[in-house]
Amino acid sequence: MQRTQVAIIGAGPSGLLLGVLLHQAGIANVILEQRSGDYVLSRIRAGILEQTLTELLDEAGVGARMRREGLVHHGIYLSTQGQRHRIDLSALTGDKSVLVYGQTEVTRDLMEARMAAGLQTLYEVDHVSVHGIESSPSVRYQRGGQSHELHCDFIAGCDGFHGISRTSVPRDAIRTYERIYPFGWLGVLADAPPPAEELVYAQHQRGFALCSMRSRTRVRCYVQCNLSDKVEQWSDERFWAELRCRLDGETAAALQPAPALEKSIAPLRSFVAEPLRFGRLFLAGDAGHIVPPTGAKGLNLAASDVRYLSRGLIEHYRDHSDAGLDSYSEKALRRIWRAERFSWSMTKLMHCFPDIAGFDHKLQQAELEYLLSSRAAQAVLAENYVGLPFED
Ligand code: FAS
Ligand code: PHB
Repeated sequence: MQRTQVAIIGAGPSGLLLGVLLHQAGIANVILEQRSGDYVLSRIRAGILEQTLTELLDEAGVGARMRREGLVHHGIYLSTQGQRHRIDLSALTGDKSVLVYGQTEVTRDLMEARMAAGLQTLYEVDHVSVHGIESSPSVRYQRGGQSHELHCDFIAGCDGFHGISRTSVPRDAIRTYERIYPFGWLGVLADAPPPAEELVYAQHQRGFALCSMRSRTRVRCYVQCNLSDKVEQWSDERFWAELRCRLDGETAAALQPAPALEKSIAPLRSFVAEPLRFGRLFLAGDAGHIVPPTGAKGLNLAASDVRYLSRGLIEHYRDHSDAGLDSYSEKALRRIWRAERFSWSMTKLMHCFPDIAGFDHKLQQAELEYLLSSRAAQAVLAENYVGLPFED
């Protein structure tokens, strides 16, 4: 009979980080992933790591390359009405900063650490289902045409927004909260130098734009697009021309178009499931919540769930105490809702909403002008952007 202490569903950053932290504490775990490792690595997702996440990756023993290759950023730019304004994150937060290091690289570092430790990650599994979550949990799955059942003490649902964990719990046991935004983000990855040394978030009447990066020679840029848009409708030329339109003069002048290495459209939503614990099944990361990427919180929020959950599981096995597990959902949700608030406020501030006009449009302008004129308002943005402290 297949058995482990913690069965983890999903080999994205949540599942991989949890697996490494549990292994470090001597807790056996197996990860089941529906895709191949290469497919997981092919996804282009987040790019900004809070200090809370970089410290956790150091703790997990996977921070060396991140520290070598990551770019420390002490500020961001907000661009509007043809001008760009620097928000000095470090000056406003007692010297905190963020690190530019792609989620793909975080995932790669975690995968390599897991492999080096000889930990079991079952890729390309099918028909995953969870059972006995109240008392004697198990995960059933198919692999290579064979059916299997993995018995365990706990199940960590790290299988993202479209996974099976959240949808496996009885409907009357879970409550969801959702806001769908009436636009998407068209993202392009290209080998070109970034147009500014820090990220530029642009608010423009044609729509939001963002110039981010993965290194000093690789940009990751986005433009707000219609939900009905298809990637095929956006040639590289159209993308770069539209991006340039939405940027202030200084940033636009420094923009160097280059062939898209990756181009994709992501819908935007805010979503939270409550609670995050169902007996011996715990939800972590995108399985439990989604934020619009405007606040760069998605990956960082996944990591904070994993920090709380890993500590609760370690306390269970090491100290025979369930205090951490019993408080996991409530503690994680407090931090999740603060990130939801920040991500929603940044999205509301910086995007063109097709259905707002008149008073609401003037409010949005006044909000941005106030932010750019008030150190107090910038301090609120800065402390949320660099990451709020953990509650411990
Ligand atoms: P993930 O979705 O990354 O991983 C879940 C894993 O579970 C996947 O590998 C999936 O294949 C697997 N899985 C699903 N169902 C399964 C099943 N039934 N059985 C087994 N395995 C299963 N965040 C930011 O901070 N900044 C950004 O710019 C940003 N951009 C994003 C763009 C897109 C298109 C998306 C979708 C998300 C973006 N995010 C961004 C958020 C993203 O980074 C997530 O927060 C992060 O991937 C969360 O990691 P996980 O919780 O591990 O979920
Ligand atoms: C990215 O680099 O992909 C990125 C950075 C900041 C965001 C969103 C995405 O707010």
